[in-house]
Amino acid sequence: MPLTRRELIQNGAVGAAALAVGGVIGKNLPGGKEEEAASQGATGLAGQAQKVADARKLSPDDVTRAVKTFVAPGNQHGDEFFLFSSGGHSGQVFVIGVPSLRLLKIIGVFTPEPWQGHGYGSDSSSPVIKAGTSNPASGMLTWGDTHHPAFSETKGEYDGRYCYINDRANGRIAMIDLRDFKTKQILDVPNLQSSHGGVFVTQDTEYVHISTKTPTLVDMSKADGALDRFPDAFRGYSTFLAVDKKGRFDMARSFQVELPPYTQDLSDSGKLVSHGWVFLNSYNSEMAAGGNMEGKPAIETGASKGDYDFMHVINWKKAVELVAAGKTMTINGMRVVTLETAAAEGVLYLAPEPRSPHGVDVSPNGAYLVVAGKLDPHVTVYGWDKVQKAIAAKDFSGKDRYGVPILKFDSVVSGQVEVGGGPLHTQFDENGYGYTSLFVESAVAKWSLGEPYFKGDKALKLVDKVSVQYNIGHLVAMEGDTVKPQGKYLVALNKWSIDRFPTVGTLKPQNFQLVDLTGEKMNILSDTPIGMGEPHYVQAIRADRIKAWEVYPVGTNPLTMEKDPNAIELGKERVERKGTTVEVWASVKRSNFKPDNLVVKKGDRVIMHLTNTETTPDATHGFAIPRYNINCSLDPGEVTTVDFIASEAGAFAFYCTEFCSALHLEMQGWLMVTS
Ligand code: RUQ
Ligand code: CUA
Repeated sequence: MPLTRRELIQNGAVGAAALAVGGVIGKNLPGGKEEEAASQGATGLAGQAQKVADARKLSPDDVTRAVKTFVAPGNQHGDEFFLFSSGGHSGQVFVIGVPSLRLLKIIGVFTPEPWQGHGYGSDSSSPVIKAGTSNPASGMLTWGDTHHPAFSETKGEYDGRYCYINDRANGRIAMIDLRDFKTKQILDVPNLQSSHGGVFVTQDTEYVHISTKTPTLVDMSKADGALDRFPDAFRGYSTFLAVDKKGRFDMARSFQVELPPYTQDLSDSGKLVSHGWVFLNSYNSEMAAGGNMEGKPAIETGASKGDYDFMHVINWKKAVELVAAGKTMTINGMRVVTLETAAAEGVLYLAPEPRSPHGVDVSPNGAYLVVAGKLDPHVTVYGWDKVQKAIAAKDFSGKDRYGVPILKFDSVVSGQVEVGGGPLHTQFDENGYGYTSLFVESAVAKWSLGEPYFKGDKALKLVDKVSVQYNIGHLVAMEGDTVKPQGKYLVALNKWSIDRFPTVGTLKPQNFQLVDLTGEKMNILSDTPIGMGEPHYVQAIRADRIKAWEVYPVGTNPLTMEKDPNAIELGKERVERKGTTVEVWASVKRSNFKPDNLVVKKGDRVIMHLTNTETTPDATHGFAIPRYNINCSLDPGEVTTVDFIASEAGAFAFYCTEFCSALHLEMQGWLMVTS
């Protein structure tokens, strides 16, 4: 017998949950069959599930939470969104499903990741890492501090092709191809020693933007006393990297805009009405450089003296024209629109913003620029129409010491909303609400934008707040920085998790909290410990936008995503010796390497081209040589080349590192290095 609504509620936790779920299902049924669906959900389940709920001490709300986030075994498409999360100083990117918050993958980016063969001798990965590590002082950089992932866009929507992410520590940027979720390129961006601003992509992926964090000493050979000459010796750089048809950076079409050394912070791309412009915050327009042992203020004090810092308003379309006209200077191989030119030609303007701001985020319609200042409890909302008018009317309060025009605060600001302590970043939903993270208060504030979303006293109003645990940095709403946000969920990226998880030693995980946006009030659905880095920012993309490959067409080199010239078919295995170089074309399949005996002389250079000839999804093999620091992942169809000097004599049992078949343990061979 189907139960009535009243009976369901009387049934307690599970009944309530069934009602909630039934409500969701029922809404999609013709004729509002909410109650019927609910009671069907509950019938027969209630007793058994109620016992479990009681035993696990789950409240009706908890059961509802569980039901809202649970993905049943075998349901491949239970997660509607993917998070691409920065891995912080792990240097990697994490792929996580929403709403389950299950970890789906760690993508090796700036840090070697052995299970993917990333950085351990395979041709398709370690040169990627090496190419981005040209620092002569430290040799190869083996880590990065990933901060801000950004997806490629078409007309302001994510198109599911590429993901870009910066290395905050070393001023580098990486490109991940979403066909195989692998890093294809790492670029050591000229003139950037550390990077923060961005990463964002312009609305049709014309450019990927990345800018300096700490300003760069322009002449690195003149470090002596440079901090005393800070305003003259240092500069910031806003970088526009053009991408080619394969999503890779094309330096020939890329350029930079030189900036004052104000410590540029987060930034965002204009969209729709503000397309063609970008916006960067800064937080140290005082240009404090520290010296607290010498009696000068520490950077934190010196940088917070002024009442205002500056949002940088950059006309990149204008900059492109100047680049085409040759009005640039080449610095370290990069064409740079100098600060002088940028100020004189209308490429760069400054808008005052409350001191020490952090995030700037552009609303989905492109009409509002939302700035949040760590030391100010407001979000400040700039109207793009006001900014444009002020620029056209040359309504400036003056110029900074570099000649950059400064807009008047009152001419460009639409309004402010008092949201709470320590606002940092803002994301948006499809209904005209902004969601701002409050670091100091450990909360998320929901507030309304102005017209055309909300009018009169409904506009620019705080409407809801939810506590998060604890110290939230970034937050992400589903596709919440595109022209078409998807609503539904928000993820809070909390830096501290003190009392949320079992103690696993003194270094604690971060806490990702899933927040339900569908109700009147925001509601925390789940906590997920992230125990492998300090994620900074996350981008959330609808899962169905990504068309990832199941297997490579046999013979593919992931580095090029094309047929590798050294791919072989079964039966075409061979070994060639030229002088002291031994070149091998080997096949890899369940459950052997061919050849499985390889005899070389100590000191020989060994080049092995390995083709995984499998076409079955998941039929991955590994290739590891003990003592030689070599481990490759050979996904089905993949070709990888390892290239090493046989420097140690002896017998080395190379083997497959993936448990690929019943005879996986037998999938081994011998590298014999004779002396
Ligand atoms: S930042 S917690 Cu490096 Cu993205 Cu604001
Ligand atoms: Cu191939 Cu194990």
